[in-house]
Amino acid sequence: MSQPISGPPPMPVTDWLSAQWDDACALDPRGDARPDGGFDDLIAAERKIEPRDQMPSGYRETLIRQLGQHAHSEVVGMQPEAHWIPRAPTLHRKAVLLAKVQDEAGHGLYLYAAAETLGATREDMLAALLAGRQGYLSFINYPTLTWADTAALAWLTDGAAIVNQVPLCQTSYGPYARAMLRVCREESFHHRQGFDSLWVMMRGTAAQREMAADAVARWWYPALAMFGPPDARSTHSAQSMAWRIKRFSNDELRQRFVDVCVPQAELLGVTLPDPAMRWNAERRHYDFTPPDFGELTQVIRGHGPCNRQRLEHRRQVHEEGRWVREAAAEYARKHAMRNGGQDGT
Ligand code: BYC
Repeated sequence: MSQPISGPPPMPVTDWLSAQWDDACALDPRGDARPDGGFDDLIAAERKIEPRDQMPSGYRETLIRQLGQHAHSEVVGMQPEAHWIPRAPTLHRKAVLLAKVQDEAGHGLYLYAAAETLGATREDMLAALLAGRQGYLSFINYPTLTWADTAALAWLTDGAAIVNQVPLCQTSYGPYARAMLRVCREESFHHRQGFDSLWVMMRGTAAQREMAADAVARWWYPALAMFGPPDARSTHSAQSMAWRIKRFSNDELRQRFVDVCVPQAELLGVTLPDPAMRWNAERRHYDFTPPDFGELTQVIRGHGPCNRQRLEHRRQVHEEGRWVREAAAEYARKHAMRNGGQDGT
């Protein structure tokens, strides 16, 4: 007789996040007809801007900047967890972590491809990353010290990514919004496996509980900082919101993330490292201590604990992969010549 499947109970999510997701997945209720006007009319009518539409150069540049940073975050973001793949405690955990890290490579690919529809080239974006002209999210510059870090990182930073990215499924640029739908489905598996791994550790030995609690305490503030500087100091938010690239401000999303996390932490039995955190009945949100934005600025400027190591590793693997890129380009060239000969083109 089959055994009942046991495991952690479902994670509480807020109605807000579910509503955002339902809206993003809903078929376009306005049908196929698009307004006749130009860019501003499409934005006002909540229609997607597509690659062949006219768009202000600032809109294009903002998207290339954000898509580049987003894609690099996925690709460089493979490093903190990849370290633990050969060190996973069981075959099951190893397979799950391997799948998650491979998904991140795929997310990078969708996002580079979305940026390419705006005229950017992958070569230029990667060159900008390696030269330090384009960045990636700050949390990736923190170390994963123990196995529990893979769980805390997934629960917290993938959780933060979901809160940020579900609204991005409704961003105004069509290829970005469509890429995000798929990314979010996969992120929810990443988040869930982190929760599951923490759940098991929190119900294990005292040493496992201590390791899990320590990892959660170290990842809490890097996760909160993922949402960027406070609204008053965010350089791009106002324009990005007017163009409906961003749908919510940095502080709004940070607050939503805290509201999503607290009931999940209670279920797990972990303590979030913020003594000031409490429910505010008037605001109907949790009060919390914001991250240290001075530290965020330092990490963005390249002075985080692992910035140098992450970029150095990226440069090394980029160099090691050179022969693959050259072989693929040569194959494509020969293939095009052969086809060109056959078609007479
Ligand atoms: N870290 O005006 P602001 C993942 C920069 S990967 C570093 O508010 P904006 C995962 C910002 O770029 C998913 N830099 O900017 C992977 C800007 O600099 P520049 C990653 C930051 O663009 C593996 C400046 O500060 N998700 O989840 O309106 C394992 C001023 O900021 C950060 C995304 O990338 C930061 N935390 O808003 C596990 C989401 N914050 O360009 C998990 C897509 C700000 O002027 N990106 N900066 O030099 C976004 O949603 C937005 O770009 C941000 C910033 C909310 C991050």
